[in-house]
Amino acid sequence: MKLSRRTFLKSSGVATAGLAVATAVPEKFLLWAEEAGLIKATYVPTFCEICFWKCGAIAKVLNGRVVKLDGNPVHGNSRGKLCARGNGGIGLLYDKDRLKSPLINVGKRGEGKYRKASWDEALGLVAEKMKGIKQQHGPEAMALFTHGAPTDHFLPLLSAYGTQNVGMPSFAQCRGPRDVGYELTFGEGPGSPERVDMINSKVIVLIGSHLGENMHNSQVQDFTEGLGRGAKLIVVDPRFSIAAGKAQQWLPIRPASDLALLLAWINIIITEGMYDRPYLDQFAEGFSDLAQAVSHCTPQWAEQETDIPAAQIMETARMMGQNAPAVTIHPGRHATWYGDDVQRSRALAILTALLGSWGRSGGLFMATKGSLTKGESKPFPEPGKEPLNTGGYPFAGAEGVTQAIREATISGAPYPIKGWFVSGTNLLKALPDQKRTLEAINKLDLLVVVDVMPMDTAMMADVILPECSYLERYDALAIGKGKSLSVSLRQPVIKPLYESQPGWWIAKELANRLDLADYFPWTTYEEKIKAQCVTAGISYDDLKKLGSLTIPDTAAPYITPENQPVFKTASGKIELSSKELKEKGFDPVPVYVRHPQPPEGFFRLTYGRSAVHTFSRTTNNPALNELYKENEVWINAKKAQALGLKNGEYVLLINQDGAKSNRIRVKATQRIREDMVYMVHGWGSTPKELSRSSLKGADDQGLVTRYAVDPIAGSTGMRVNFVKLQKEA
Ligand SMILES: Nc1nc2c(c(=O)[nH]1)N[C@H]1C(S)=C(S)[C@@H](COP(=O)(O)OP(=O)(O)OC[C@H]3O[C@@H](n4cnc5c(=O)[nH]c(N)nc54)[C@H](O)[C@@H]3O)O[C@H]1N2
Ligand SMILES: Nc1nc2c(c(=O)[nH]1)N[C@H]1C(S)=C(S)[C@@H](COP(=O)(O)OP(=O)(O)OC[C@H]3O[C@@H](n4cnc5c(=O)[nH]c(N)nc54)[C@H](O)[C@@H]3O)O[C@H]1N2
Ligand code: SF4
Ligand SMILES: [Mo]
Repeated sequence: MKLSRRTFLKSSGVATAGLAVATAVPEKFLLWAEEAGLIKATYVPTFCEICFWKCGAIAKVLNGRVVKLDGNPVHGNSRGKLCARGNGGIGLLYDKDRLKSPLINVGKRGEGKYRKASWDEALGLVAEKMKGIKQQHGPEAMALFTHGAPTDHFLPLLSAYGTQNVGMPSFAQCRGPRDVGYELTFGEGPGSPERVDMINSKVIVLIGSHLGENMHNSQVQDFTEGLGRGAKLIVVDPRFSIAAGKAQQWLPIRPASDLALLLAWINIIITEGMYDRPYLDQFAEGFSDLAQAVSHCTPQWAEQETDIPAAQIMETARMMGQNAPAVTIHPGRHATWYGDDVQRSRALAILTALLGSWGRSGGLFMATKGSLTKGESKPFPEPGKEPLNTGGYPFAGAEGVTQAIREATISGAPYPIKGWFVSGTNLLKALPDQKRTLEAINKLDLLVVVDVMPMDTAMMADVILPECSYLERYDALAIGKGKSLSVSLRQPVIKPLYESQPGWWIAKELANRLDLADYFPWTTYEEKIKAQCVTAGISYDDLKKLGSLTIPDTAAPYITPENQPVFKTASGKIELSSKELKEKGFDPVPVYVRHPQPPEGFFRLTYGRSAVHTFSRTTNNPALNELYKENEVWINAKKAQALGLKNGEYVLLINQDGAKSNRIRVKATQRIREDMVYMVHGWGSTPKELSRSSLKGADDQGLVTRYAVDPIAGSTGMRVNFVKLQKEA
């Protein structure tokens, strides 16, 4: 039978716009209809939120249904390509398990009994409880935990409400100690995206950074491009990572001993005169203190600590010295390893400085000139009580020491914390010592979670507020600081599905109910963004069309006579020996302290990323789950054999405190040292509402009952737990 255009449209309902049609007509059919010339696609630029790299994406929409995502070619973080996770954004959008309407808990906390509620009722309830907490205990008794785009909406809301108790796992569980280490050395952090000029490097050094599994898009593109152009690669990792597979030098270091290796490298660079003397004379201070402090750190000494042969330590130091300054010492990103993480990061920064690589082609390039303002807002009230988010740690950042707020919630000291507002973070997975997180949650008068999926922490909430996915909303403009300044727009590709709503709308509606409407003086978020563009002199129309604009004349990546670096340290110079640390009673030059090694029969528990997943947030994603359905525990093949364990067999992991994991498959491999095991983080979620990932794989966080707090930044080193493997009964 031949279908005319009209009968086709009539019979399929394709011509009618809207949600019912979008879900009713199968995607295969839409694609056929497009090919047959019966319908036409629209293309809408936006940026990705499957991780925090914020890659520009272009969505192809057929009849109200998103059928494909591509990388935006003009966007610096994607350059026309998305990673697998970014492509999987459609999976999130159409995941049938999504949160669809506001939910109010009608059971005990954690029991998972919810009833549907209207937005009016749910928001009214949250506002009423927040008002009650403010009246009884003061606004500081509410804390915000947040990560990613929702922060731009809920941080202003909670600030306007009057609390500055804020915790973001991106600080104390991620890059906090790294940023502090670089700030103490150079006066600023290495940036996000990290300003690594790998594309021009002659030598790239990765210490733990498992690029290729850590799939930050443009960074992996630069890495492979740099290698393609002939850069030599040194990888320090106790596991033969994907990156190690590309390396000239793989250093399978004894876990937790990296600082010994770094101090030995520093010592060799100094004693062999391979440091950049004119650069240091001009820009740095503290050289002689540094030289003296590391003088005992010989390659032979480091060999004892690290298991890396002295000759290899020597050879790799020379590779760096001879190719300086075009050497990228990668600053890493997830730096919360062993509790001395600021000092390890300091060592990375010092090595970078000695090689003259900061501000040099092939090293770390300098920040862009200029910035864009976030737009004016009515000033927020001053807190009546000292915020708890630094946890009392002298160099903790404003992003907050999450676990300090958790501990205050449990103890009620120095003052009570009665309510948590959680957006864009799955605290039960992100924070170490899950039992403490549960204990704190059980003390609360109010737990509100804004999420897109029924994840572990959401399913503990009194009220769950369903945010629509990033493909269905506006968010704050993304200010990109690559070599040039750029600005990108997130705009809805389709209308929100179900009853979900954008974060900006939720925040504004709550503000109205909390008598804080003055802080949200616009009607739509697009109106706010347009005003911001006018102030910044950017064409909103161009931005809407292209998705991303590069601001001209903002690149100043390398040091030249006209482009001199500014170091915002105490001395205004690169601090090889840190005055600020010394003043606060810490070692001005990093000192290596040996960490405990696993007891007999135990393995150190380490963790990392899968290239096709982001933490827990994608585990249930239909597209990505298809690619990797559960994590596995890597164990050295010899050890597996000795334990009588076979590849693919299920085991339980039990840690030093008796915490037991869900079942997890064995991956017996020669690609890992004998003293450790390794797993991908984020698995083993418990909510049954996650139809694909519920109880699939094991949760590393459940085994991280101990953590080592960095005394400088308050961040939590989480690779300090030891586990044994038990066959599943
Ligand atoms: N696909 C994907 N990519 C991601 C993410 C994601 O969820 N998915 N998350 C992003 C985020 S937020 C972050 S912070 C980054 C994290 O990514 P990275 O910053 O690269 O993380 P690390 O913890 O440094 O790297 C884990 C590696 O450290 C090794 N390792 C374990 N113990 C030691 C040790 O004692 N010494 C050394 N030298 N190595 C050790 C492990 O074997 C593993 O290869 O990834 C980012 N990219
Ligand atoms: N043991 C251990 N702990 C770790 C790590 C580890 O490797 N091992 N990694 C650490 C690191 S580096 C980091 S950065 C943190 C990450 O910590 P988190 O950012 O908390 O990571 P996720 O587990 O992905 O939780 C994200 C939550 O946000 C929700 N979400 C996703 N998109 C949206 C959205 O658009 N809107 C809203 N409202 N919600 C959304 C997801 O459904 C999920 O519930 O964890 C840290 N903790
Ligand atoms: S790196 Fe991948 S997941 Fe992250 S923003 Fe880019 S495309 Fe999305
Ligand atoms: Mo992170």
